[in-house]
Amino acid sequence: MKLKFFSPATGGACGIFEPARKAGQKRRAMNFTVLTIFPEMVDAFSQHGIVRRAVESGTISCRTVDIRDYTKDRHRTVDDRPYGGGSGMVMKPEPLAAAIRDARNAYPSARTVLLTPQGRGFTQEAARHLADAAEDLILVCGRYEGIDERVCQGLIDDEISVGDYVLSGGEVPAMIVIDAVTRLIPGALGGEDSAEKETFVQGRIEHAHYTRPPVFEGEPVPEVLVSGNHARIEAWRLETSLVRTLLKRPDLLLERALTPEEKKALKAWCRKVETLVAD
Ligand code: 4HQ
Repeated sequence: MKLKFFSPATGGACGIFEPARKAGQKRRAMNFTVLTIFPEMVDAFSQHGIVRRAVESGTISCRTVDIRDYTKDRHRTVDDRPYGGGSGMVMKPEPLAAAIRDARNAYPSARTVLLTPQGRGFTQEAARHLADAAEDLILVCGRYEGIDERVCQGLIDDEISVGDYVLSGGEVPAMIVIDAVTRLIPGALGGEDSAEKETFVQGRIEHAHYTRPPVFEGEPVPEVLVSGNHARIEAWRLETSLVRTLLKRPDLLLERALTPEEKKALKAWCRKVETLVAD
């Protein structure tokens, strides 16, 4: 196993040969550049919520580049008919290649990623790798039937798919990647433990959440949550999280070993079921 040292200054692991960041010394921003014919979509996204706050705190930057600005004809054409015939259009190579080259000059160490159903599946683990690597990302959003293969061959480092369904453009996938990665960069979320408590980190779905009022449309909040007994609350949360996972997402439990605490919690639940079905 690779050794990792915890650095209190950075709030995260750092390499053996990397000097620990001094207190207050800021980690450099992770720069996202999104190449698209619909920059307004992505700009609106980056102006809200956690991503907006991460931009404001200098944790990330999120720039959009309008591929149309790299066209040279009067009509600012970004698509053309496919060689070999058939329906649909293909993104022209020249403007796209020029836009990618410009973005690469601006961020020479960036990884250039194409959003496509042919890519590797994007998971929480993939998001964690990207956040840990902290490399700048140039996200290329195709439209129409996709981009000219010669641009893929020459200028794309990586291909990512957000799932096995067909979308009309790479913009929503690019926003998914930026959102999931940004939340994992130290400092992007207020309470630093919130990212750790979330679903895929623990390999199970979360316990149920309740807030006021105590009774909503006749449904009360589970009594344990208002008991003030924190040990009981934690035990309840662990048990319900496991049972919900077993019922809704059994795949998450079947792909890993249970911890001793989880086994104990599930056994306690099994005993309750046994009592229920006993003659
Ligand atoms: N696309 N995950 C862009 C997708 C997709 C996906 C279809 C990407 C159309 C032009 N991208 N092309 N799923 O469905 O990333």
